[in-house]
Amino acid sequence: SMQCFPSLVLALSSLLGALALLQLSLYLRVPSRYGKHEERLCRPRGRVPARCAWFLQELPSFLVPALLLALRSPPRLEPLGCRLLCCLFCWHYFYRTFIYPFFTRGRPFPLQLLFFGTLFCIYNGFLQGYYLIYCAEYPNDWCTDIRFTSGLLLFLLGMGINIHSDLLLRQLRKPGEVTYKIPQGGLFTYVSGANYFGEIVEWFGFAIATWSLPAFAFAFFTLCCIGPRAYHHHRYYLKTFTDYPKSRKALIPFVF
Ligand code: NDX
Repeated sequence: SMQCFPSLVLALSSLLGALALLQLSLYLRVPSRYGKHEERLCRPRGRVPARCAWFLQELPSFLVPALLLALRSPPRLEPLGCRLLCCLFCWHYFYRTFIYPFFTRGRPFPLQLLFFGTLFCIYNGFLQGYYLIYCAEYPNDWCTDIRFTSGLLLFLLGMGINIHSDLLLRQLRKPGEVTYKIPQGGLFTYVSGANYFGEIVEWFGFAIATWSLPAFAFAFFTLCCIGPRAYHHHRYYLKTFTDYPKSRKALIPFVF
């Protein structure tokens, strides 16, 4: 049966960190090509409806840790912290897999990115789940530790911002519409990438709550993946809408 190999966790986390840096170097100059940054000439053949794409792509990040948690024998009952944290991760991806895709009004998603996105979600789902279920050790009172409580708070806050902001984006379109408008309300009052800001806060909260290398590597990856994207969204809006609110920042309210 499976057991914890600390060197495997170290290797997978380091590779995740390296992928993060690769993304940063790739996507600081040019955005990743989906959504509003997709090249117009792209053949429709290589695209998948947004609903299917997000469902398929994010599913492994829910399924892999959920299965690891359910199938571990003997079941891991102590400490509570591990299961709670694993459930938080699964909870986010339950939302992202089973709820988000069914409401999205996004444009069709490039097949190639769907492929890499799926690989990524398998990889990260395994790393986070495997670490929490086979490796992590917490004292029995971890649930009252300031790292756990403050991290959990940030996680919930970030998740709330992320879900609310994605809802505001969705309401900009009628079903079937694919045009872009100026997002209004919520944290969009302050930043162009309100949903990304929420997601980043969420995963840094998760990292603090788990206090683990894999989770910090994933938070860093998220920052490097959608941080630049927020910046490119911001530039897109400034270029497209002459009446775009001047005081709005790209990602971090009042700062950047
Ligand atoms: N999926 C994370 N890298 C990604 C898919 C792409 O969950 O090869 C990372 C995730 C993957 C990426 C994933 C990993 C890295 C990949 C990348 C592709 C290439 C890259 C694999 C897995 C890669 C290397 C080289 C390292 C291997 O038509 P539309 O779609 O634009 O419509 C949009 C709409 N909208 C508007 N509607 C009207 N008016 C406007 N002004 C609008 N602006 C937007 O709203 C969408 O329907 C919707 C949201 O759009 P947008 O662009 O704001 O968000 P989006 O990027 O689509 O993300 C959706 C949500 C969001 O909450 C975000 O926080 C979360 O997913 N997310 C996204 C990406 C990654 C991630 C979270 C994470 O890292 N945690």
